[in-house]
Amino acid sequence: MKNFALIGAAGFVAPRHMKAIHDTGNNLVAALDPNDSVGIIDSYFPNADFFTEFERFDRHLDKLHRLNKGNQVDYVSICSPNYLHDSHMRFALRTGADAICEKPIVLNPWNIDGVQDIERDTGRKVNTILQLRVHPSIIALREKIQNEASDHKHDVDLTYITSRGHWYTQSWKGDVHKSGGIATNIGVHFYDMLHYLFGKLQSNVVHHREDRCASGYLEYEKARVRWFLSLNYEDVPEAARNDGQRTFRSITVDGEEIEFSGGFADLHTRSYEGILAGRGFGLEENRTAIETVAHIRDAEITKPEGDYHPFLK
Ligand code: NAD
Ligand code: HP7
Repeated sequence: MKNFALIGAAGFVAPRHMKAIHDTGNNLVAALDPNDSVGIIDSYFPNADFFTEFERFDRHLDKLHRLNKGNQVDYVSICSPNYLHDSHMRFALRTGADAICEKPIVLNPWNIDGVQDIERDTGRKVNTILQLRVHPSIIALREKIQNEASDHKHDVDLTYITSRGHWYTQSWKGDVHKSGGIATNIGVHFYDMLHYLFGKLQSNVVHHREDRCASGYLEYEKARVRWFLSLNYEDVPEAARNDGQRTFRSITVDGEEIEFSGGFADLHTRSYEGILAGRGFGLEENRTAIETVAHIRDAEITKPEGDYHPFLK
C-alpha cells in the first residue's frame, strides 16, 4: 500500500483523486488546501491529516520522510490551479515523493525543462493525468491507426463543447495568466489525444480565439484536423440541447463518428492504475501538447479561408 498526499483538496477535481487512491487500495495521509471546505475527505480517508498552510504541510511531510521510516509519502497528487503546478511538482520531488499532476502539466514548454532538472537531481518522477489516453475508444482507434498499411492523412473534425456559466470567467480558470486560457485549460486534452493518435505536429493555425471559444486547424503526420472548442451553451447543437445535454463532444475521422462521449467515468482511476504499474505518462510525453497550447495562446489569428471548422460561423 502506497501513501499519498494531496494538494488542492477542496476543489472540483480532488474527489476523483481521492476515489482513485481509495479504489486502487492506497492511503491518503495528508491534504493541503487554503480553503477548508474539505469534508469530502471523510468519505474516503477519515484519518487523513489536513492543512490550510503550506508550511505546516511541508513540515508534516518532511517529518514523515525523515523520522517515520516506512510511513513516508510515496506520491503527491496535485490538483491546484494550473499556474501552480510546476512549483508543486518541485515540492513533491524534493520531498522524496513522485508526483501525479493534473493537466496541463505546466503552462509553457520551458517549465518542463526546469522540472526535468529536479527529476534528475532527486531521482523521482512526475506523472500526469491525461485521461483521454486511457479512454477505451481512443486506445482502440490508436491501435487501428498504427496498424494501417498506408501513411495517408485522415480528415478529422473535432468539436468539444462543454457549457460553463458566468462563474468560469470570474474564477482563476478565466484568467489567462493562471489557467492559460480556454485552449490550455480544456483543449489540452484533445491536442494531446490528437498527437497520441496521429503523430508529430506539423502545423498549428488559429482562426478564432476569445475567452469562451476558440477554433483552428492542426496538421499531424497522419491527420488534418479542424477543431472547435466552446464553453457556450448556445454552441451545443440544438438536437443535443433538446435531449437535455450541456456537453457535446464529437470526433469524426474521414466522416465517421468515433464514439467517445461516453466512457469518461473512472478515467482517473484507470490513470492511477497505469501510474502505479509504472506506465504513467511523464513530462516528456506532455511536451507536444504544451507546445501546442502555448502557441495557440499567442499565435496571430489567421483569417479562415479553406480548412476552418464548420461551427465557426
Ligand atoms: P478548483 O478551483 O475547483 O480547485 C483548485 C483548488 O486548489 C481549490 O480548492 C483551491 O483552494 C486550491 N488551491 C489554490 N491555491 C492553492 C495553493 N497554493 N496550494 C494548495 N491548494 C491551492 O479547480 P479544479 O477544477 O479542481 O482544477 C484543479 C486542477 O485539476 C487544475 O489543474 C485543472 O486543470 C485540473 N482539472 C482536470 C480535470 C480533468 O478532467 N483531468 C478536470 C477538472 C480540473
Ligand atoms: N463543473 C463544475 O461544477 N465545476 C468545475 O470547476 C468544472 C465543471 P465536464 P470535466 O472546467 O476546468 C473538464 O465538462 O470533464 C461542472 C476538463 N476535462 O464533464 O470533469 C460542469 O459545469 C478539465 O480538464 O467536466 O472537466 C458540468 O456540469 C477542465 O479543467 C460538470 O461539472 C474542466 O472541464 C461536468 O463537466 C474545467 C475534460 O474535458 C476531459
